[in-house]
Amino acid sequence: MSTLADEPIRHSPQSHDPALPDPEELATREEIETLQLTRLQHTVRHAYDNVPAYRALYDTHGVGPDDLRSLEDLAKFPFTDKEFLRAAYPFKAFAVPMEQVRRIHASSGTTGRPTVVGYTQDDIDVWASLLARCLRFSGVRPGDLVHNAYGYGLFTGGLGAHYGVERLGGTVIPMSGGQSEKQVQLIQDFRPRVILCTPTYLLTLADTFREAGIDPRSTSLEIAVLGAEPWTEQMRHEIEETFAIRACDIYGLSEIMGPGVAGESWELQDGSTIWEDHFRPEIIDPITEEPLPTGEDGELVFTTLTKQALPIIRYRTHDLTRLMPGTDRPGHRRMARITGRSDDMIILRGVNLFPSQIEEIALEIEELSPHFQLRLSRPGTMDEMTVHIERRPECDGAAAESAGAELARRIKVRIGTSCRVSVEEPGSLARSSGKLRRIYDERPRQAG
Ligand code: DLL
Repeated sequence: MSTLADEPIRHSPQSHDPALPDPEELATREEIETLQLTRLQHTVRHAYDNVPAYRALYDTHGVGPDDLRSLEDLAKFPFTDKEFLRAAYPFKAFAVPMEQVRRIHASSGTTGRPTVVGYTQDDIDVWASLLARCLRFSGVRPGDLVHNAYGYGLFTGGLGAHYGVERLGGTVIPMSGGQSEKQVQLIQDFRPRVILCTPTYLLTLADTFREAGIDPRSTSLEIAVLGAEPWTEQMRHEIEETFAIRACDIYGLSEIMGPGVAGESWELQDGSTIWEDHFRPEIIDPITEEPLPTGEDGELVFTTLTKQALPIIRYRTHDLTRLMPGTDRPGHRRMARITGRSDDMIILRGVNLFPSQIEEIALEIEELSPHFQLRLSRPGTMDEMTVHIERRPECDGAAAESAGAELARRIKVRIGTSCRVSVEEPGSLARSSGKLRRIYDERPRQAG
């Protein structure tokens, strides 16, 4: 079995000073595309030679590594998805012998088997250097104290971010998620400059600070690097105001690596830059599966360019967004905020909607808080949606009721569907300790 580890290219620039941008980060678009083609050819060959499932898939489609002569040729290759990885459970998608696999993570998968991902030492090094790149890009500096409240364990968030902080030369506090009172105490005592967690968990912490009689704006925190779930510009504003901090996005998914596939500039805050020296993104029409040009909305598809243990080719993420040209790092394109996942799309009496649209509208209304849930039911023959949303503590009963009516009105006008809005008491809805569940589908299952 040949492995990428035998190849002369080592992908992780370990000798590089992590406080400064590395040469690939600063590469031009042309240089990136040249690099992408070489790495892509290498990856497809590696997958074909070492993973029987890829070989079978490509043989069935009549394509092979020799068909990849330009980046456009990638479109000839079939997509992969979660099912492809599940069928390979647990380790059959690995392209290196088990002795070379240093670490395993797995997706939280709510149903069925988890999706298992593996890393060689080189994969872990690349991951750490990309995380360090993201953190630096988002304003974190060597020497910073970083409170890491992403979950540790099989989830990639905690350990992924942890190694990135260390690589950058920061000091990591490996707090993990949950135990909010303890988090608040440690933030007060250790005085970190940076916090890493999901956006909704940071809101949970804001409540815990207030319960402890501490103004969240008075903490030592200056920067939050937030991701692992969809969040809107309105939510960014809410978080920045609540804590008097700067909040940047970080994106990733376990199958492709974990956090750090894309990260956001602290100065520009203009969407996450995808690190295209390691990942080739595409946007496709989720129905026709045709690739769409940069700028059009569709489903994000990724191909890994340097992964050794688990090369992933044309993976359908189900994340809906669009690509935008690079700004601060012109060689690398950016992604717009994720509107949602196609599997989180609610179809309500023929209208498609995402929780992020409700978040955006709700946060425009002063009396309403960012704490909401969507409950779907079918009392008769028609589907109904109720938005349960907490009022702000400072807003009284009558004002809260009319704010609820205003939310229903704006949803009708902007999204085109009627729904009920139930304004709830502050603190009454479930809080996040990581990825927050927004949708509760209580409709009876269709027979057959
Ligand atoms: O959530 C990796 C991660 C950890 C990213 C920490 C950022 C920070 P998974 O559990 O495999 O991995 O979930 C991946 O989460 O396909 C998106 O739907 C969603 N997601 C991740 N980051 C963002 C983000 C991690 N910044 C899935 N914005 C992805 C919106 C995000 N959605």
